[in-house]
Amino acid sequence: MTAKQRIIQVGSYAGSPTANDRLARDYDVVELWKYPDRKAALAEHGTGITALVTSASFGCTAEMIEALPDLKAICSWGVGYETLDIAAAQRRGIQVSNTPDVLTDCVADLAWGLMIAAARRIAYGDRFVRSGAWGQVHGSIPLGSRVSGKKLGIVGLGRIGQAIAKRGTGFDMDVRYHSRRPRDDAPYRYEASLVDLAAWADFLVVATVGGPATYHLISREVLEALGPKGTIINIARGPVIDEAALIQALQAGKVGSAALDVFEHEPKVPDELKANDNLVLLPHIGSATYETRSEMENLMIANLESFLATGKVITPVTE
Ligand code: 8YV
Repeated sequence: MTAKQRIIQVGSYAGSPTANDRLARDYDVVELWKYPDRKAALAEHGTGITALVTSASFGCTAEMIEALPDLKAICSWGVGYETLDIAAAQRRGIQVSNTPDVLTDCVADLAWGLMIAAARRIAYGDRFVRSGAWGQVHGSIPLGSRVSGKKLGIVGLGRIGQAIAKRGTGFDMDVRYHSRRPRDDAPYRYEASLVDLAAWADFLVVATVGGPATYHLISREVLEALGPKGTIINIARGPVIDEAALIQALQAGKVGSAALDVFEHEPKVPDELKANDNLVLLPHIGSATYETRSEMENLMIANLESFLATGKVITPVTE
């Protein structure tokens, strides 16, 4: 029997069906999250380790990379990688993989769930029924807005943005998008100005990457352009929206509503957002279905296995 290969796992995959068990079964895992002093743990166990598994929430800093002199592959669970220091990995020739494609449909579905829930007051109505208010209060809940046939603006037309756009055509919506540059293969109108896209849209869906390039891209100006009848939906990363500006715009009635799966300082959600009954707030569950999380786990482990067997990951992050 050959000895199990040693790897480092940065965090516990609580949101994945069997990732922790599979890794523990097949590898000699240094479970970094169990050590109170990570630096000491890396110094003690790091030498000789060639592969590390992580996710966007666990990250992989330059400091961690430096502490692992033999590291050659970082295999991440999830598509986002803004907390992995790609530049530091590239300087050392370390391969980095993520899990694209397998979560596209579920994240796009959730964007739609949020959009319809906000427009048709689904979460509000649910609270109204559960609280016993129905029947006691005269009438019902305030009227919502129609979704079908409206104007859908998408910020970022990558894989997930395109899947959201495709669903929009099924709802007879007019779809436009903004991204760093126009796509030749997209049958939707490109808006070079994000403010113009927001001013045009009824629903503005954020589907960009996270990280410094998109930090606070959805600014006060963009929110005010969206206006009192507009709804902002975010299934991307919290810091893409200037959350303080969003709170102010909502309080001043300068933007209509928001439906958010992600927040600037997760898992902290500002009380001002929680207090607003027009909003729909979810705990970062875009990819959280049994099917998708299983596929993310399979792809993360396939990348790890491929690297250890052939020296190459399957789905490298392309920067
Ligand atoms: C995960 C995600 O829930 O893939 C991503 O980038 O946001 C989600 O699928 C998230 O990575 C949890 O860390």
